[in-house]
Amino acid sequence: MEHRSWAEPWKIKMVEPIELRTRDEREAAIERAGFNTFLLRSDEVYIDLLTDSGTSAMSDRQWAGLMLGDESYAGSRSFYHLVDAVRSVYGYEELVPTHQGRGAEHILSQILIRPGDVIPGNMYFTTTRFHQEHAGGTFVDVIIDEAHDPDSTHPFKGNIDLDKLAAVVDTYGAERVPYVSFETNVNMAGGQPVSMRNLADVYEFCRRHGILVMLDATRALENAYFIQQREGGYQDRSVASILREICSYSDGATVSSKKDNLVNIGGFLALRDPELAARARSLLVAFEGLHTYGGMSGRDMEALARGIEEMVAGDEHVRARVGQVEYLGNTLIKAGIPVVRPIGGHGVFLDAAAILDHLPQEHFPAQALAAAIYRDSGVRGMERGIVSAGRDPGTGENRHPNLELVRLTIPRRVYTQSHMDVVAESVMAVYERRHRVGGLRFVYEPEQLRFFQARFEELPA
Ligand code: PM9
Repeated sequence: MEHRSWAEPWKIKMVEPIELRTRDEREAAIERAGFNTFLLRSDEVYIDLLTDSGTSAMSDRQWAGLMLGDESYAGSRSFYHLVDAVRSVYGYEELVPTHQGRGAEHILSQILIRPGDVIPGNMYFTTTRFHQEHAGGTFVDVIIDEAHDPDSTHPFKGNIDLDKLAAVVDTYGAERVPYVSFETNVNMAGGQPVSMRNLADVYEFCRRHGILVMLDATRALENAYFIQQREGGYQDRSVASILREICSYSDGATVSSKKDNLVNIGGFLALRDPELAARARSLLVAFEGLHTYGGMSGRDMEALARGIEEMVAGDEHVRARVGQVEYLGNTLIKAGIPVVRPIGGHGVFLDAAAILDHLPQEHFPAQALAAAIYRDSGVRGMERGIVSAGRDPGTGENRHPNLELVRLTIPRRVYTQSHMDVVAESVMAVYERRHRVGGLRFVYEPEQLRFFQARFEELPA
């Protein structure tokens, strides 16, 4: 068939007004927020690209599901609908529902990690690593080198380097490695996928060594789409069947349902082993809620079950979702703005180190760039660099990630192509006068996950 553009497989039924504040109001807001976009009030934001987490627009079918949610404390009908959806779409038998992704990470880390253990993974994620360290483990990054290079166009920058993984197992012994933490469509690398070949190879390696493979399948749908587009032999397969195959190379998964699954709250831990699931459930009742709701209301679970079914109902949903992200990314690339390539699945990642090359990493270029874009246009992005990386718990020193990025994250089914044009114009305007953007320093640095609540002030010029 001749080439046709993607278009969203839906039309808009309800709208929520947004408003652009004046420049003076934006200046006051970002100062009040301590130059941290997390501390802005949403009313102060025009186009909100802070995160794709919990910001999706639900469908009419999901909203209808809210009315049908079964709020029984135990054995809710909506829970069993969710179990069926996870079994048929992801292929895991055992479902442990949680209030969101980090709830699942907490339970998984507590049941599998003993103090002194080592957890290899393909680049850290903030909350995932926090829970691994909180359980007494140490995370070791075994992602391929290309992932740390914003300019590498490797099609699967999320892949695990098997030599690095083997070296970890050699050094510490398989008995100290409870599982490999394998993220699909790696967030901190720029939304970069893992290939099916790599998933299969890692699983086979781990089986030989008696090590479990636990996916972070939060954005596995987007990963499945990239496999369909980029990996030989998958062009004619549905995204749904590719997603099932991805999960087949694992023993379980944690999922933040606030992303791919098209709901505003929710998550789960899914497992194959009933004995492991029983251990998870016994902790669940202490930390999250009963094993048939785990922190979600009946209506949340009903909307989630429907969101899971909907995301794979056809390939057009994910094609349009990633298509919109690529539209923004390609517009910026054409304008010569340094961004992480290839364009990722859930957002466009600006290379703040290259854009603000007059600032050392200690002056927080990505934090400063996110604040400058907000000032320019009311567009809210997020720092993903040295502030997010935090301090090494052993030495107390700042970690220095190679990637110093601002993430412009696209919520699902929320904004139009015109919004993307406005965002691109703002990034270009800030880029034009980039040398006028100064650095920042901490005035308040929280001990854990500091990027959420830290406050900064501008360094004197
Ligand atoms: N991700 C994001 O904006 C929300 C909070 S952190 C800024 O990208 C992965 C790959 C995630 C993720 C959250 C979680 C935690 C786990 N894995 O936020 O607890 O991207 O539902 O999930 C965010 P919850």
